[in-house]
Amino acid sequence: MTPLGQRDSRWGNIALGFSNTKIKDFGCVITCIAMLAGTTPDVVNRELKRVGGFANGNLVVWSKIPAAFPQLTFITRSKVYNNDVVKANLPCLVEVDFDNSPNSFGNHWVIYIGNQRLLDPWTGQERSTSSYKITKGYAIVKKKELIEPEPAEPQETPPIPETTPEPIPTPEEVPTDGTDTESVVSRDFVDTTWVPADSGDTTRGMDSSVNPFGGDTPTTQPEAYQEVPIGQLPPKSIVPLETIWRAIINLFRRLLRR
Ligand SMILES: [Ca+2]
Repeated sequence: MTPLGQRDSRWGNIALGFSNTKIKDFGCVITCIAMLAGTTPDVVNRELKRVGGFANGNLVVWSKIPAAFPQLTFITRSKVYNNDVVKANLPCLVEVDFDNSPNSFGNHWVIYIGNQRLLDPWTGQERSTSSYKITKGYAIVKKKELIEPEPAEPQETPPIPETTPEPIPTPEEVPTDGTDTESVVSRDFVDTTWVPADSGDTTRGMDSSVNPFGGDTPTTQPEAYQEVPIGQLPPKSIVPLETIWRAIINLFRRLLRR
């Protein structure tokens, strides 16, 4: 909160409310409101006039404050000081005796801010609460707290469908009596009966049932598949160099003849 002084030249000589009195002389309340609202006394003066916030010319109507400043809420005004209530509602407007004399009139308003400190619109400064010995009452004008967003409605857990899940399709079962395995393993692979093919039958190709060697299983592999020891590779067929030269010479001779 920024301390403000009612006697500031920027607004001190402005008429308070609808009266002939000046803000500098009687504008302690609107200066306190200005500090709470974060504005200046001339704005408070103008806004309270706009909403009918003055009675008898220059008396602030507490209940009209929120109409002028929606960020403020008027709670109560007591003409008896209660320190516990004030401490529980800081910053709080406190009504004090201006000249510290109970025998003379002179009410004044300040803002208690805690730690025995107050903001005095008369001086425009922060001071000790002991600056004014006599307290006469208080007014609670609260700054509205930042409205917290409404807690979101708890999301209802989506109901679990009671329908039975679709059964996982299983491979089509083949009725069996427990001994028949034909549907699983082809009989061709389980039949251990060796069926010798007719001699000369070639239509079955390399059917394993046919012995391609006609009963005489060779003991040695064909030569082409024989392994050759490393280092003894068969010599490659090389065209003799002499033959190449002769061919070249013959070619030149033919060309020269033309
Ligand atoms: Ca007095």
